[in-house]
Formats: sequence, C-alpha cells, structure tokens
Amino acid sequence: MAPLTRRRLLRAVPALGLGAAALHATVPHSHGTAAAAEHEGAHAAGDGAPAAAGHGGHAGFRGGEVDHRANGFDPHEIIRDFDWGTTSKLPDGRTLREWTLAAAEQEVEIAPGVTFAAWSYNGRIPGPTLRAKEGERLRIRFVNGGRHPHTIHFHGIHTAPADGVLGLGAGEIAPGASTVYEFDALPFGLHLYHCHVRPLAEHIAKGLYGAFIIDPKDARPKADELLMVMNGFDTNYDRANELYAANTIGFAYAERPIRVKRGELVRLYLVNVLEYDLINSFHLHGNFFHYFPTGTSKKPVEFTDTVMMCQGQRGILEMRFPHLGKYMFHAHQSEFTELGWMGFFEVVD
Ligand SMILES: [Cu+2]
Repeated sequence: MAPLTRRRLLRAVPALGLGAAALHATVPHSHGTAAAAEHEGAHAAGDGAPAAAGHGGHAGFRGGEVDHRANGFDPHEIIRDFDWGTTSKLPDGRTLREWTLAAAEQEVEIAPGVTFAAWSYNGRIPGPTLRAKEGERLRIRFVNGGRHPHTIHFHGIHTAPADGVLGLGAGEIAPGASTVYEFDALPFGLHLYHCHVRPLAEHIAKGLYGAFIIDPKDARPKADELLMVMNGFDTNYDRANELYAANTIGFAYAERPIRVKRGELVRLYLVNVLEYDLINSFHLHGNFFHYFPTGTSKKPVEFTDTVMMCQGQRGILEMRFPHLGKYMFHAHQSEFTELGWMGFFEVVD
C-alpha cells in the first residue's frame, strides 16, 4: 500500500464521510506505546461515532470531540486569554513585568482520537499570549522541563545575549536547567516567541511557540480582542502537515463559533507559525477588515478580506460586523481548510 500522504488523505476524507474513528484510522500518526496501540485497536473495533456530515459541505473531522480538559487547554479560552504577567516598579520608576515559562512534553489530542506527542510552553499550544506595554522592562524566567535542550527566542528589539539562540547568552538550556531573558518592550506591535534549538523545524512544529503583544503607549481603541496562532501538525513526522488549525484544534471554532457583537470593533491578533508549508492565509466571509502588518503602526495599510503570511509573519485585523449571522473564516488554501483550518464568527446583538 502506498504511504499515506496529506494529499492522499485529502482525497480520502470526503469519501469516507468521516467519524472520529475514520479520521483516526486515516490520519497517519503514531502513538509509540503498546497501550496506545490497544486503544487504536478499540477504535478500529467500532467505537467511533457515526459519520458526521460536513459543516456546510466541508469535510468535517467531526463525529467525536476533542477532550480539551485532558489537553489542559481550550482554544475557546486561548482566543481571549492575554497574560499580563506580574508587575513591580524598578528604582527608576519604570514597570518591570515578569513571567515564568516552562517547557514540557505532553500528549495533545489535536483532532478527535488523534493524539500528538507535543512540546509546550506552560502546558498549552500556543504558549501563553504575553502582553506588555511599550517601553516596559520585561523579564522572562525560562525553565526547561523537557528531555531536550530548548530556548525562548523572542521577536523584538533586544541585546544579543537575550536572543535565545545557540552560542549567545545562556545559549541552549539543558533539560532541568533554567535561565532568564530580559529586555525592553520594543517596538509596539504583534510579535511572537518560539524555541530556537536545532533541528529548528521540529522544535517549532512540536508546539514551542506563542504570541507576544506590545501595546503602544497611547493605547489602541477599546475592542473585543482575539488571538489566533495559525499552526499545523505533522502527525507522522514526514515533514508535511496532516492537520491545520488556528490555536491548535482544527474545526474548534466551527463546532462552536466565536461570538462577537454586531457593530462592535473586533481586533484580531493573527500570527502564522505554520512549519513545513511555505505560506498560510486568513480569509473572512461577508466582511472586510483593516490590516496592520506586524501591528507596528496604528495606520492600516489595507482594507481587504484576505491576508497571506509566511512563517513568522503576523498582523492585526480590525473589523466590525454590520449583519447578524454566521461568517466563515479560513485559510484560502482550500486544502488547509479541509484539514481543519476553518471556523465561524457568530454575530449577535
Ligand atoms: Cu526546543
């Protein structure tokens, strides 16, 4: 039998009328333990839910549910969860803002019945959305609780020793060791952080990344703020993704749309960390948004309904929904959409 690839999977998915068991059997993946193999056998024996009709004709992976509680995080909480850390005053009167991030290894159920041997910061993927104000002093204590060396490399303006790469400052942090990264919150905008240990693609694709927001001194207008980190998972370690998502769990926002209010300003912080694919995108139905690339200006550069991003690119999208109802958003690479990266806004009064 020819090896299962993402493209073969795509052809197979709609025809199967997927339930969780079908997906589990179809997505190439490995558990790596005897107990897990038994679990897989149980699936094959038919505990899967009946085939679920796709949402609006999309090839749904549904028919089962991801256990967010077992994962320890829920994309519906991550989307509005901004971590301001703890603050104190420095002798010069500036604010010092501090966090502790710990790397760990954990199994994450990324689609119903499909587990992935992930690496995480603070037990979630993406890691905590660190948020600060322009010009503050930031101090991040990093504890490596994993079995491999890791770092945190922050995007932003800082000194070389704080860069979180091999050979600079503390360099790679060994398992069980820790370090402190310290720098000023500059420039304002939407940034990211990720592990920078080789092989880099694997260290990122395993889940070691998160968003990092620096608010301008004169704050942006009040809005309903959302965070999406576009990612994917290579479940069979062939350096191609089998599943795609925003905030890790494919179709999470299709199963339960993101509620927003009609007429209210919605500000979406959008980061692309997708590994192995050259480009990713975000497309919104039934509406347009103002786009602020990297969030480093308060003047939008575009009024559009689609943005494209390479890995590491990010931007702020601002929109108001004039009409009630459900509006889809998804990658405009259709195959990413069909493999998980889609959802809905539900506009209510
Ligand atoms: Cu790493």
